[in-house]
Amino acid sequence: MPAAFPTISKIKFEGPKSRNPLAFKHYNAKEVVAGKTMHDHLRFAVVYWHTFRGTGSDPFGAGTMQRPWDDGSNTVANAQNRARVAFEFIEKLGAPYYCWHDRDVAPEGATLGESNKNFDAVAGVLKEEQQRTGVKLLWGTANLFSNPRFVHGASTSCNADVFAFAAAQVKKAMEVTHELGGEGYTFWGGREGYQTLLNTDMKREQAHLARLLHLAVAYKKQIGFKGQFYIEPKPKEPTKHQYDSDAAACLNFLREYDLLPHFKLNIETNHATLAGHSMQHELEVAGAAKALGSIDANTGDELLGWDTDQFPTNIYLTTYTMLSVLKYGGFTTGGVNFDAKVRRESFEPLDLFYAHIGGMDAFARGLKIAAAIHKDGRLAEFVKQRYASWDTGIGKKIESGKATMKEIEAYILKQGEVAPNTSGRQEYLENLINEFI
Ligand code: XUL
Ligand code: CO
Repeated sequence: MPAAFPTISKIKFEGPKSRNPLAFKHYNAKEVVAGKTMHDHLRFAVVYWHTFRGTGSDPFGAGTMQRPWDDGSNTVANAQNRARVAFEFIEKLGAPYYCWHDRDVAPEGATLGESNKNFDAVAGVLKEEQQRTGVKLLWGTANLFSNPRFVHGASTSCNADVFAFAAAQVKKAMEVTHELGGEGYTFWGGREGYQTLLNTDMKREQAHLARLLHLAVAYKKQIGFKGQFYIEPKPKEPTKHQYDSDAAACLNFLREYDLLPHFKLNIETNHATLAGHSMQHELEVAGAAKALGSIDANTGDELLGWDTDQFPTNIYLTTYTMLSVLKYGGFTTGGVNFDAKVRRESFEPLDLFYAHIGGMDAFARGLKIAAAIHKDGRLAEFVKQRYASWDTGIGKKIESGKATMKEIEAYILKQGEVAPNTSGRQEYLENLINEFI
C-alpha cells in the first residue's frame, strides 16, 4: 500500500526553540517529569471517529475534508485500507493509543449479523496493525446514536427491541475491545435522555440504562475482560437533556443503581462547559469520589454554545487539567484522548498533524507546569492552612463526628461572635499560577 502521508516522517521532539511546525516543542515522550515519563503520564490517544471518519460537514453544508486514500465507498475493503492509513498516521505522530466506536471502523450491514462480520474483518486488520506498530487500544465503544433505530434512545428507548439491539451491539463491541487488548470500554449515552418530558417515563428509562450497564458488568466478568468501564458525562446534544448530564449526576446514578464499583468517569472538556462547569470542576468532582478515570481532551469556543470539539491549545486549561490529574494520582488505565476534530476549513491531511502536535504540546506544557506547581508546594500548603481550624479543637471534634449539637452550642456561646479573619486570596493565588505559566 502506498504511504498516505508520503512527505511526513516520524514527528520528533526538537525543543522549544524549534520553528519546525512538524516537530514537538514540549512533548518529549522519554523525558521524566515528577517521577514518570511524559509518555506514561499522558498516554495520548487518537480518536478514529473525528480523525479518520470526520467529513467536515455541518448543518449548513457538505463535507470538505480531503482524504485521498478514501474511495468514499461503504465497503469493508475501503475500511480495511483506512485502518492501515490510521496506523500510519498514529505511528508517525507517536501517540501510544487510539479509540473507536464499532461503526467508525467498519461499515454497518443490513443486519446485526452482517455488521458483526464486517466488524471482524476490519478488526483483523486493526489487530495486525497494533502488532506491527505497538499502538494500543485505550478504549472501545459502541455507536448507539447514529442509526435511525436509536431515534428515541438506545437502552432508554420506549421500544424494548431497540434496547435488545443496543445490548447486542455492546456485547459485540466489548468482545472486539477484549480481542484487541483494549484497556477500557466507554459508555457515552448518545441519545440516552429526552426531548420532552410529556412523552417520557424518566424513572423507567433510567432503570433501563442501569439494566444495560449491569448486563455489561456481568458479561465483562463472563468473558474475562479486565479493562476499565467508563461513563462519559454530557448534559445535552443531541437530546435536550442527557441522563449522564455531569460528573455529579453520573456518580449519583451509579450509586443509586449499585454500579459505582464497576465504573469510573471519562471527563470531556467541551461536555463540562456545556454543563455550565469548568473542566477543573468536573475533574475535582470525579477525583473526590475516586472515580477519575480518563479524559476526552478538547475545548469548546467561548462564543459558540455547542460541542465544537476543538483541539486544546490553551495552556491554562491543560495546566488546571493536569493539576487535578496529578493530584488524584495520575492515569492508570485512562489517558488523554483527543476527542477533537480539525475545523471544517482545515481540510488538508496535513492539518491532522498540526492539530495533534499542538494538542500534545499543550498537554506536555500543562503537565510540566502542574508538576512544578505541585513541587513548589505553596498552593497545596495554602489550601491546607486555609482549613487549619479543622485540625485541632472544636473543628477536629466536629469533623470526626464526636461533637454533639449541645456541645457545639455551648462552645459558640462562650466564644461570642466569629469574625471573618482569613482572606480567600484569590488574586494572590492566580498570580502564583502565573509565576509558572
Ligand atoms: C460525543 C462524544 C463521543 C464519545 C464517545 O460528544 O464525546 O464521541 O466520546 O462516544
Ligand atoms: Co467524547
